[in-house]
Amino acid sequence: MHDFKGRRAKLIKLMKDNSALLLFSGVEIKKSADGYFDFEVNRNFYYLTGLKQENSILLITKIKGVVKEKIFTLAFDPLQHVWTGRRYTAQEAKKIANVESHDITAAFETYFENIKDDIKHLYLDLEPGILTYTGKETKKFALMMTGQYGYEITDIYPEIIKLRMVKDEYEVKLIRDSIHLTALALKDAISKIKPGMYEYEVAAAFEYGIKKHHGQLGFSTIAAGGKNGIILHYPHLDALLNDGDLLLLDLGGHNNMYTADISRTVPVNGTFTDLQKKIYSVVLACNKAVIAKIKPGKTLVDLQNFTREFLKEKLIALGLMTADEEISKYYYHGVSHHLGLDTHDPGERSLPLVPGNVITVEPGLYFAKHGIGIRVEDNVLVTDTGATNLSIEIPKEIKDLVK
Ligand SMILES: [Mn+2]
Repeated sequence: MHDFKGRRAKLIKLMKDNSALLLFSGVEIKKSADGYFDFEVNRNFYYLTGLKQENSILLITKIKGVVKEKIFTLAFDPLQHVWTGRRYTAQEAKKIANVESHDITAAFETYFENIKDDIKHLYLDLEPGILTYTGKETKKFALMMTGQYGYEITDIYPEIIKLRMVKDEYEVKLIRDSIHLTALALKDAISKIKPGMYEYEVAAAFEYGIKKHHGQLGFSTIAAGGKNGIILHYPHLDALLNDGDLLLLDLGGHNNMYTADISRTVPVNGTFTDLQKKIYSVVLACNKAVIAKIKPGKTLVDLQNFTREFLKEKLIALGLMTADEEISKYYYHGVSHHLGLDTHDPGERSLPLVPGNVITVEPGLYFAKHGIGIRVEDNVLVTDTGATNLSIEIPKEIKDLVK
């Protein structure tokens, strides 16, 4: 189980006396006409409450040494109910978040009005783009609070991120589950690949595999055939898969909020050409070498430098490039990022890794002139002594990718 209360306790320890901490789940964002995008909860709010509903608020107060935790969620509305379905009851919200006290969002302002004079410091998540229960940018809300009440504002975002960077056992289990779900769906999708298919058909096969298990996509699926593989966040997926091309897949799903993020590159007709095989072998060897390097104390910057050196050396040895600085032409992204509630989970790249960090390892090589884009991405848990590859079940050896 998630320990939402335990996570909040770590923040409460940091709070000064006579202070309040306010976090918001966010609001629904309009798409067009009367349509809204699917609601995406602020992941920091979710991390501390487990609640996934719009217009919710977490208020923690520490006044004269007394700590109170209170959740506000939208009230039951019979008209809304028959249009868009159920919301949390007060009991449910309290149980999920493990708090004693609940009220409806509409009662927040009156409640706050009664305690406002006891508060000197206010803690807010000031990450750009985070919206309050009224849809106002939190940064503007902070200015308003300072102007109105003279509060001293502290950005609590960095402290929440420090917690999120270190996954507990349950979070690691959820990531493992998501990787397994992604593995099943990916296996199905790969088995269908053949010349004459469209990129979107392969993506659809993967997405069906995720959704039939009541899952969701962690991010927009990338299925990039041939030369499209050199475009890192290729969004179109409308090209035909040609005989002799590679298909680069970068995808991930979940049914528990913690996403997988996997890349595999496979030959469309089931056979690698010699050049494709050469380059693929370099990327695969690099992926394994980086995983072998990972241990507490290393930073993501270290891993990136190692990757550049590794790829540079191998490409020069193969005669695929001559001068050192050319590597930026063939490898132009980071090798790792943190992974968790967000695909690109927040984390400081220069911080030493510690046990419990979950990161991606995703070297790639991109040769526009040969129409070759290759990336091999695994998801790795940092342990006391090294790293565990959580996505080991997803084939990446050449012999497992040819038909
Ligand atoms: Mn990634």
